[in-house]
Amino acid sequence: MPSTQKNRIFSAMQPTGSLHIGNYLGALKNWVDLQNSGGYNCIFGIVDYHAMTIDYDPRDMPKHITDLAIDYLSAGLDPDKSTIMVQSHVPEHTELAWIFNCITPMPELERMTQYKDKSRSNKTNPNVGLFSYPVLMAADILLYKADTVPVGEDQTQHVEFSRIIARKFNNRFAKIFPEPRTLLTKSARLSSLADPAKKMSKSLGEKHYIALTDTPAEIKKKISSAVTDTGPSKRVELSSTSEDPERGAKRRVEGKMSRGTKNLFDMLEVVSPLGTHKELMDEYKKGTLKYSDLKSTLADAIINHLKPIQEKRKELEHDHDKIAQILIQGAEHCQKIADKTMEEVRNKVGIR
Ligand code: AQP
Repeated sequence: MPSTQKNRIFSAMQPTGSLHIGNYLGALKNWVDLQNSGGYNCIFGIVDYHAMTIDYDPRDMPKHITDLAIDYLSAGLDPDKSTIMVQSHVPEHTELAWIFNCITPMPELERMTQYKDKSRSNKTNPNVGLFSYPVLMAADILLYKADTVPVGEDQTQHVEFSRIIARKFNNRFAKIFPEPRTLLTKSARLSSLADPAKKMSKSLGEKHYIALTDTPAEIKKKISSAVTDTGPSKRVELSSTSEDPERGAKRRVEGKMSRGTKNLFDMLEVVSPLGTHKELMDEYKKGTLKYSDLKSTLADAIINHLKPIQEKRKELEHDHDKIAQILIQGAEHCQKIADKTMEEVRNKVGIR
C-alpha cells in the first residue's frame, strides 16, 4: 500500500464511456508519470456520482466503471503504487459535499464555465447536481486532504474553486484543509480534430476524438481528416517561432499557427520518438512541411503509443474479479482516510 508521508494527489474521471486521447494525454498519462516518480501518495477516482449529472442509462453504469478501471490499469496505473477507488464506495464524499454546499456562495457556482456549457447542451436535464458539480469535486479532493490535482485545463477553474472552499472552511471553522494546486501537462487542452476551436470531447461525436480503443485504421482515418487550416482569426501564438530567427521567415512574420495544426504538433510532441517533433516543427517554420507527412507521422506515433495499452486492455478485459478486488482494496484504504477527515469535520461544524 502507498506510504502516507508524501504529498497527496487526488484526481479522477467520470465513467461515461470510452476514454479519448485528450483524457489520456491531458491527465491519465501524467498520473502514471507522477505515480512512477515515487514522489506522491496517489489516489485516483472513478467518479460515478459526477457521471449522474448528465443523462445516462443506469444499466450502463457498472460496465462503464469496470471499463474505466481497466483503462487506468492498461495505461499503467499500478494498484501497488496508487489507490484506485470508486467515489460511491466511500459515501463521505457526498456528506462532505453537503457541508461544502452550505458554505458555497451561489455566484461562485454560477460563473463556472463547465456548468454553463453543459447546461446549454443538456437542456432536458439541467439539474442541481450539474450546478454543484464543483462542490462535489472539492469534497473528493479535500476528503483526502490532497494538495496536488493533475487534470486537464478545462478543470483548472474547478480546482481553483476547491482552493476557495478550503480557505472558506478553514476561516469559518478550523484550519484543517490544504489549498490544492493544479498540475497541468503540455497537452492539457487537446482540441477536437474536426472543430479545433472546441475541446476534444466525446459528446461532440466520434470524428472529433481518438478513442484509446480505436483501431490503427480508425486512427489513420481520423488523423488524415483532421482540420489543419482554420483561417487567420483562429490562429494561436506560436511562441517558439520568435526564438528561431534563421528559419521560416513567412510563417515567423505571422508568428501564428492554426489551432488545428498546433493540436497535431501537441500530440506529436508527447507520443513520437525524441527528435521527430523538432524535425517537423523546423520544416513547418521553413514553410516546407507537408501536412500529409505530419499527419501520417502522427498517426503512426499514436498507433505505436497506444499499442501496449490496447494489448494490456485485452488481457484485463475478462478479469473482472481482479478489477473488483482492486476496487475493494481502494475503497478500504480511502474509507480509513475519509473516516479520519470526517471525524474532524463533524467536530468542527458541530454535528458530532
Ligand atoms: N480535450 C482534452 N484535453 C486535455 N485534457 C482533457 N480532459 C478532458 N478533455 C480533455 C481531462 O480528462 C480528465 C477526465 O475528465 P472527465 O472524466 O470529466 O471527462 P470530460 O472532460 O467530461 O471528457 P469529455 O470527453 O469532454 O466528456 P463529455 O463529452 O462526456 O463531457 C480531466 O482531467 C479533464 O481535464
